[in-house]
Amino acid sequence: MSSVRTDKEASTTLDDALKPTSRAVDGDAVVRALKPVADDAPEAETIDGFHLVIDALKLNDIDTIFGLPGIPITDLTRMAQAEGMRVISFRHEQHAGNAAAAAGFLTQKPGICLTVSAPGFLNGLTALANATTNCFPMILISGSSEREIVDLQQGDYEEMDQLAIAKPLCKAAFRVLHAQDIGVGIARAIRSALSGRPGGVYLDLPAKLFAQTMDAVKGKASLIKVVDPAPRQIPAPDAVKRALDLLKGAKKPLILLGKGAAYAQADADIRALVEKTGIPYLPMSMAKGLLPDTHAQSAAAARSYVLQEADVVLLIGARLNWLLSHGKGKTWAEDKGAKQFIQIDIAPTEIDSNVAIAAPVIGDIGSCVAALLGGIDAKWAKPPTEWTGAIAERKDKNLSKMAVTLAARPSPMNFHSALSVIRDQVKARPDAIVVNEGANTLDFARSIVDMYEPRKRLDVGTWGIMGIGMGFAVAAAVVTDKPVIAIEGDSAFGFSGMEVETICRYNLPICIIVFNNNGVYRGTDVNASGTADVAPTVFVKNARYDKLMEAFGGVGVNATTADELQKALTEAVASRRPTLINAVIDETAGTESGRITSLNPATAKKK
Ligand code: ADP
Ligand code: TZD
Repeated sequence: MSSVRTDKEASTTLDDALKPTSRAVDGDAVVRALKPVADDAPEAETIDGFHLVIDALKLNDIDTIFGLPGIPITDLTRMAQAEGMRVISFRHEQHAGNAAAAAGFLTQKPGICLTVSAPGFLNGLTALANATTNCFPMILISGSSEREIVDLQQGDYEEMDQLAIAKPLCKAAFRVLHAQDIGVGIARAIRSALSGRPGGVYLDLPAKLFAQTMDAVKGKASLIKVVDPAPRQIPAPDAVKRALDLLKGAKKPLILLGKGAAYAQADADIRALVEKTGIPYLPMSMAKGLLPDTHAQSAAAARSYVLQEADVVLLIGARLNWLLSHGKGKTWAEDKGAKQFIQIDIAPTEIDSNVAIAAPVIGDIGSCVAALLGGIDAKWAKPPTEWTGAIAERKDKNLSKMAVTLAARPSPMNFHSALSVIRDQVKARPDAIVVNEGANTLDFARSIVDMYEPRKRLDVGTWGIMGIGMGFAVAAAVVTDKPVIAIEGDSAFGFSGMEVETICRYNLPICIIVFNNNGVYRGTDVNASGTADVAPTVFVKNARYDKLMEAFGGVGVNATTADELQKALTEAVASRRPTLINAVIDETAGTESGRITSLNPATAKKK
């Protein structure tokens, strides 16, 4: 295998007669010249495909690549690093892709994931599709094999028609065949990822492209700095008026904030809209912290009640998908009469996707919220106190009940006692970023761990996908330099666990807490057949995930009590050292599929 790689890499890297130099043309750092080694040859200032790609990204303020090297992109990673880009190299492409997606969500710049052909590309594809589903901007750039051979299916190394495969799974897909088109290709990828509803874009760069050279000055001129990549979309005044009229007439209004609202970075206006209208609000999981979860108007602790009772619901960057029971049924007390919805979204086709939307407001969230705010003056009547009072009463009752549960210190720990420790740590360090996946670990953490600042919570998102953990954690640490607390079910952690090496290699301030209850959902299932195999959801008992972190030089802690967990977590956040805490959780704790038990065919049939 290694000889194949060597031969192939040799044939796909730069011509032996050419050696890269870092010499800038006319003092301009954007263009690197390549000059022939032969002394008597005339000095032709040329630039190759590698450097055109790097320069095009840098020109657009993209300074980080998440990827995994190999044919034909190894040199691209080396050269990008040499040219001052941060190159974060992963152990599996899916996690590099997840990192790119999370970076896109956090920064409003497309995260870049770089993969090798066919298998590497396929490994990155899940992340690309997930990014598109979540409306996160990212670009999967993959090297690919030779078009002529791929198209005739003549059996090239890692042969695959990647463009065709990527197309249905992302927002847009492009291939660049000529060095002079690299600037356009990257500009189109950036614009596609960021404009309108953000999403994943695939950019196919065949191996041959990288070694192509062109005149350096023309090369530089071919690059495009994308102007206004996510143009504001101003809502129509009549749409704003319709929405305000509906909101004004509401007796039991509710605002629902989704991760689109978090992505939009319109934090001050969103807060002003909530506070000036006095309307209670519910954050979807990744919108937590847009206003602090402890805010008086948060209705999170009375969620079921407000969803059932509200008469007018203003959705801001949240879709009425399965996470909101499609806007109908018992959750929304449909039998008591339909709700009226106002929906702010940048995608007009989202409107009426599940139920009728009485007042669509189409535009970017910043512009739409500002426009609504413009219609809210001192005379605005806040919601009736019967409504806000009833919510407050339920909230108080539920929060008091929760406080008792959180104060308990059972042995072994359960989800609540372990999460109460994390809840306190996040309160003390509200700038920390929480990454969260699992089933019970996810559901409980979402409701127990309060968030205080926008875009501090990253989780399994729209698909409820396992495996985002370490990729998201790496991205959060790399792009924000803030401490990261990854709250992981033991099954969930396994999907990306090998990236602890990546975390140690880059010495990232990440503390992983594995909620170890010996299995998927819990550790007590039995094999009904009586054979020696354990049940499909059961793992090795009493595993020590902390040792995995120690293997790479990080800090591993086995925590069997809330006190041990608290000490280890506090130290990890303060020291910023890569840490993995194996939190031993009662293996009988946890329910099948967490809170989405009803989606299991067997459970649903029993109903
Ligand atoms: P959640 O899962 O938190 O409910 P969703 O992912 O379902 O959120 O919804 C996010 C919505 O936000 C999508 O419909 C998307 O089109 C929209 N969106 C994303 N960014 C913006 C923006 N800048 N302006 C307006 N809408 C946006
Ligand atoms: N594979 C992928 C990619 N995504 C998924 N969501 C699943 C499988 C199915 N799945 C869930 O929906 S949650 C989960 C799986 C495997 C793991 C739950 O176990 P856990 O968490 O140990 O991570 P808890 O807290 O013990 O429930």
